[in-house]
Amino acid sequence: MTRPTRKLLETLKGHAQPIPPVWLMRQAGRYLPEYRATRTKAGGFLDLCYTPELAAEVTLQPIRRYGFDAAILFADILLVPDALGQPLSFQEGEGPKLAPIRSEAELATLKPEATRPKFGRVFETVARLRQDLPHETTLIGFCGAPWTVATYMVAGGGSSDQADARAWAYRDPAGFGRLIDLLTDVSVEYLSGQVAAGADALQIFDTWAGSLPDNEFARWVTEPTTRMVAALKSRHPEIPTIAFPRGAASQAKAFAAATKVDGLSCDTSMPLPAMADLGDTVCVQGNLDPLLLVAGGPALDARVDALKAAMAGKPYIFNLGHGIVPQTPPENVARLIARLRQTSG
Ligand code: 1CP
Repeated sequence: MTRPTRKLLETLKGHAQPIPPVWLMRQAGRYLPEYRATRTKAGGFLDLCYTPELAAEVTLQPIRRYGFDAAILFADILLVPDALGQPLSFQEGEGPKLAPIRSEAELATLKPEATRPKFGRVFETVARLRQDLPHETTLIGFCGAPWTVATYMVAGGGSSDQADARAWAYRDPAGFGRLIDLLTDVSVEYLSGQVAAGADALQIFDTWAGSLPDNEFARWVTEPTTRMVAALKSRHPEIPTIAFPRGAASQAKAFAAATKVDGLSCDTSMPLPAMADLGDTVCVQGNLDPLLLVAGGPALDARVDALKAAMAGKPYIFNLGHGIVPQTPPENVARLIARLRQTSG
């Protein structure tokens, strides 16, 4: 008996689909009442990430509701510094907090050999998910790109301009480079472990790629991602990788060619003709404005139609240009899916 094809994986191999496969960044999260209930049950956000039964449950919630073509592992990019021994906390309404790392001495406190217990819990979530998900639903594993994770590690949390990491990179490129190299190696192990546990595809989130000028972008974004993709391809030739270099629309084509990623996730600023052009060389994902999903109505329908038309005949995965925001009405997500999957009009 032949099993149904996994539409999203076919698309990542370069095969265009009449109706594009769809998933949404942050598809599990606070806009869903069932997520809020599970999160309350877990206690803290990190408890939710590190409890396989609950992390798997919140990953499955949007699949049950909407039948997305992919599920994304529920975790966070900051679990990597946490597992390395840079303690992480999430204060309600305040975002992440970490003890900043800004020197070689602080860098030496990170322990790549000590990540296994925490990563192991994430791998257990992946294994559960691959068992529980329908065969045709692709399971996406992920991590943050070294540059973006470093911006949080150096600032000690979120920052609007990533100034601390940018300043360290200018002042002491060799020292900062050691942090990037460490993150590159650990991230490859982490993603490789997710594949061994059952992930079908991988996404590398580089949320702050756009804060660097072109020469620094080449060094801290393109180069480490290229190394990661090459290492992952040599270990797992069948597993496709998607990169999300947010804020770097003008460099997207060169980045995709250099890194050899299978998919490029575009942020909201990427013009549709540029996305269509990119679709001639790589599978493209994106880039609906998450605020349109808050607004809903005919404006949402019109943009869904425009994206579908612009990307017709190209390998294309429908997604947002950034994550779902908490004030999104769940019924607007249902509207989007229905609109995208209708066969005429
Ligand atoms: O429940 C809550 O209150 C916590 C909110 C939340 C959620 C739902 C955080 C804290 N992380 C997550 C899950 C998460 N994070 C996923 C799960 C899978 C899914 O998409 O459904 C993923 C892929 C991430 C990735 C992530 N975390 C990124 C990259 C993507 C992006 O959104 O740009 C980043 C930058 C983070 C850091 C982070 N984690 C959480 C917050 C609030 C932040 C941003 C902090 C900041 O910059 O100020």
